[in-house]
Amino acid sequence: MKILLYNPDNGITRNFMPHLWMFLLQSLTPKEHEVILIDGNAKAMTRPELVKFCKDENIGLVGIGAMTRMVARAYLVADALREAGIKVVMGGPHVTECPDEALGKDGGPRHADAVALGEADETWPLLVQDAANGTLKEIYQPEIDPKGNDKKPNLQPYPHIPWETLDLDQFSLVPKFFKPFLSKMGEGWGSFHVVPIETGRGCPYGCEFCTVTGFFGDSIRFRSNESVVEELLRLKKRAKQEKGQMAVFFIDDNLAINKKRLKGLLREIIAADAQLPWVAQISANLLGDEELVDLIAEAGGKWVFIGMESIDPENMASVNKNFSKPGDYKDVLDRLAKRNIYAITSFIFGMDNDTPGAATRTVEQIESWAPGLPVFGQLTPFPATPLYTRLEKEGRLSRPKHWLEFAPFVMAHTPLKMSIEEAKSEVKYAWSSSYSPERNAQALEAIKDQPLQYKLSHFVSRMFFRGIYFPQMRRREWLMLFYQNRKSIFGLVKEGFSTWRQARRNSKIQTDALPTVEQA
Ligand code: B12
Ligand code: SF4
Repeated sequence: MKILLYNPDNGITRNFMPHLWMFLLQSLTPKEHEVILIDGNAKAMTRPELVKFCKDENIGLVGIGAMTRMVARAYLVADALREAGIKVVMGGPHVTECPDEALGKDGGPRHADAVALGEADETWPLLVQDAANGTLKEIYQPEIDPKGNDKKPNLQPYPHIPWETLDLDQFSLVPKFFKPFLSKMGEGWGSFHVVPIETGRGCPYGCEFCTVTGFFGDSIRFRSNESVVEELLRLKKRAKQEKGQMAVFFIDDNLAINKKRLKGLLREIIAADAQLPWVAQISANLLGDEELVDLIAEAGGKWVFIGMESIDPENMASVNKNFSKPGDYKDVLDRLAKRNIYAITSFIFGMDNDTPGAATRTVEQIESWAPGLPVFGQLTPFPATPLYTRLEKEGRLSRPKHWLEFAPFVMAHTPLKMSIEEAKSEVKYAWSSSYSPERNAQALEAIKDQPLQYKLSHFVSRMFFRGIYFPQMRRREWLMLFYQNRKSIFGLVKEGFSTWRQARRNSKIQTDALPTVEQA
């Protein structure tokens, strides 16, 4: 049987990274079946095109994964495929949290023939066999342990994802046109992939708005260090072979949740010379350890994503995230910046103690810290989270099924001390001021003594990150962006040119100084 695994586009950004679930399920598929992967963010297809593709390829089963945010789009795709007589199974966080919705058991239309609930590593092979035999069931669910919880895969051994041979073309961030030219630059920039790797699953913290503790559980399971290092080495080899660049996103929810384990892993990465540039999510409370931060830098860590949420401790307490202390944020960022590691800092507006002006106060604080990449959103009640349950009980959900009428950056409940409209304006203010051409220039100024490569990487990241909020999918939008930031771009180009000239001069002096054969 031919299987298509499909990820719907998010409608806003071109994904910078493929989704791990697709590669994982592909690796776990019994070998007699063929699996094709399409990510709608990387390879845009209309629904009729997708249906035609499935018909032409004789696809027997389509697996669709979706976060809550994309689920309405996922349902539309699923509906079109099912109308054409193609079997659809859905999985991932949203359908796990709302299985009745996908199966049409909540009074709404049915979108999927089957759903895979929770972690599907062990149920997927069974589901595929059933589909091939024409005996697909409605619900696939992990075995239940004596305490009534899902039995979780222990990640040892971990499936082999053959990164070295997979077709990653649709996920390269380098436009095809530039490939021949860029592959000759330095160590080669003919392709640039960001690859997701997990080293563990689970998070014990249970923040009120988060689905992770409910979905993956509060006990953490780790892969062996050996299997992570081996995967990194294969990726590194591939980058070298195709004269391209490979970066890694360690998608663990909190890479440092067990500091001793992480230090061990980082030491093994260093010892095996398996470093690739990487980004990971780590909470601020775990970044006070100088030895750990040294190891992160030495093992290739370049960016750390920190869920800072709010600069107001009362807000942190209201969402059960007291372990993260706003008073520590500055020191944490300085500690990272000292090693040329920069932070992607995430903030939420519309929390219960937020009043109008929260964004101004937050941005002022951020600007007093080492420059990073701040991202802003609004408090969102995802289904099956403690936050959703609390707001439902308090009668505060204004759009209880907000995912079916998705509206970017619009709250689905009424905050206590501001209106939904005000919260929307706060988010807009935070994005506009944090990514204005003036702010971009100030951020570069703050790291002016760092080597050019850091400034370039910071600036390019800024250009992309603003795309999370501001539409910039079209060429015109990019040209406008370049124009607005022309001073910073000109400064970087000028510095790049003089660095290059200086490097040439130095190498000429060295060559001239070498004794000729006759002199020798
Ligand atoms: C990496 C990541 C991202 C990446 C993007 C995804 C990518 N390219 O990988 C980035 C950083 C861009 C991102 C962004 C966002 N993310 Co995110 N992200 C994650 C993260 C940390 C890891 C995802 C992952 O790969 N997990 C590991 C794999 C193995 O798990 P999995 O995807 O769940 O897949 C397993 C099962 O679910 C199942 N499965 C999944 N799909 C399918 C499909 C089929 C057919 C089947 C059978 C099974 C199946 O099988 C897999 C193996 O067991 C998760 C948290 C987490 N730990 O999962 C949050 C998470 C998915 N993100 C979340 C959110 C909310 C967001 C944002 C909306 C945040 C924001 N406020 O902006 C944005 C929106 C993104 C967008 N615009 O597209 C939520 C989603 C909650 C929900 N109910 O939807 C999560 C769960 C985190 C949380 N705090 O609750 N994210
Ligand atoms: S927000 Fe982060 S720390 Fe909090 S429960 Fe979710 S994954 Fe864990």
